[in-house]
Amino acid sequence: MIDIEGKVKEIMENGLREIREAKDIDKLNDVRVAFLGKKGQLTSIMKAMKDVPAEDRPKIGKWVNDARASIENSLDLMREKLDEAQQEAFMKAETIDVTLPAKTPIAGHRHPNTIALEEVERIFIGMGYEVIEGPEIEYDEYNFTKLNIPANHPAKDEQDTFYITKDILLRTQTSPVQARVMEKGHLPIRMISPGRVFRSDEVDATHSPSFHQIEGLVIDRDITFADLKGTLDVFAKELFGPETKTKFRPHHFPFTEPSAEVDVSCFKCGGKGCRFCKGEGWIEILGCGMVHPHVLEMCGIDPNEYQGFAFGVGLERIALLKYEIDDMRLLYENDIRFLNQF
Ligand code: 2U9
Repeated sequence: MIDIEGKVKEIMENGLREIREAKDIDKLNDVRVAFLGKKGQLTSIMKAMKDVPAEDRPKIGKWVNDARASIENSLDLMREKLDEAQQEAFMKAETIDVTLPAKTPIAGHRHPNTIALEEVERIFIGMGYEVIEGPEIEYDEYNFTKLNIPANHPAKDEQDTFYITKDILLRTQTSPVQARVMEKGHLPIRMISPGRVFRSDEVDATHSPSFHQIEGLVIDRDITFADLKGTLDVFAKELFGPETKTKFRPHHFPFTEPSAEVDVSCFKCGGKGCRFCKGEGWIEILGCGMVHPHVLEMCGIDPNEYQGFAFGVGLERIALLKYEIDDMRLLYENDIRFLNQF
């Protein structure tokens, strides 16, 4: 007759030895399957019970159950031990050596466009202006019609842009922001509106399909061209230095009447003429004019009671001039060697 008690004991001892020798959780699971699984060694003994006389079965059942309990207990203890060891290994691997030298963080700084924008904002805030921003996606009506640029006006062609639908487009100027503020009717108005604008221009050293404008608007009683001249003269002196002179040349814009383009005396040569101003002594910086009565009316303001002036300046143009950058594309390439110079 087979020595079942001896066999069970042998299986148990083998199981306990294999558990002691298990190096990791995977191996431990293999041991569990090999001894306690469906086809495991202990389970096979239970299956063989049918061939054992009935009176012997409780005794054999007890040996097998004791062996099973002993293996299970040992598996649990070993699992705990291996878990702890694994946790400890993780902790060791993640230990921070505080004596190592720290990584030097790379400090970012403002983009030249931002530096120029904040300078312009500082000047106008100092003169009592508000800074108001608006949507980059606009209605054709606000971008053109309310600014006295009706359908089929040639200026619409010049500022040809990216249409989203027949009536909705990427704004070509920030003037729609001012039109919206005028419509609200809280007068007087003293505001600048900086922001991104879009035109379907080819990229070159002075053009980009997306650039930034800063437009200004003042609406009040008794505003004259003298207020416009005085304001922009202060602006130019603040931006380019106290010796700067301004020159207003007649021009035409659909939204202002009369209109002018403004030159500043070259801040490099003081107006004598140099390479920077191409021998002219003057550098063009912005456009301006008295708000056209049609624009006032279309935005709900009575031109007999209120007048105003407006101006527009390209932010990139200011940045290129002020920091003597000769190619606008440098402002968009984000080359750290270029940006680090500011
Ligand atoms: C309202 C009425 C009038 C804004 C103005 C200019 C003249 C101008 C250009 C400068 C360089 C555009 O970025 S640029 O190409 N702008 O010359 N802009 S007057 O006139 C307004 C604005 C809003 C309600």
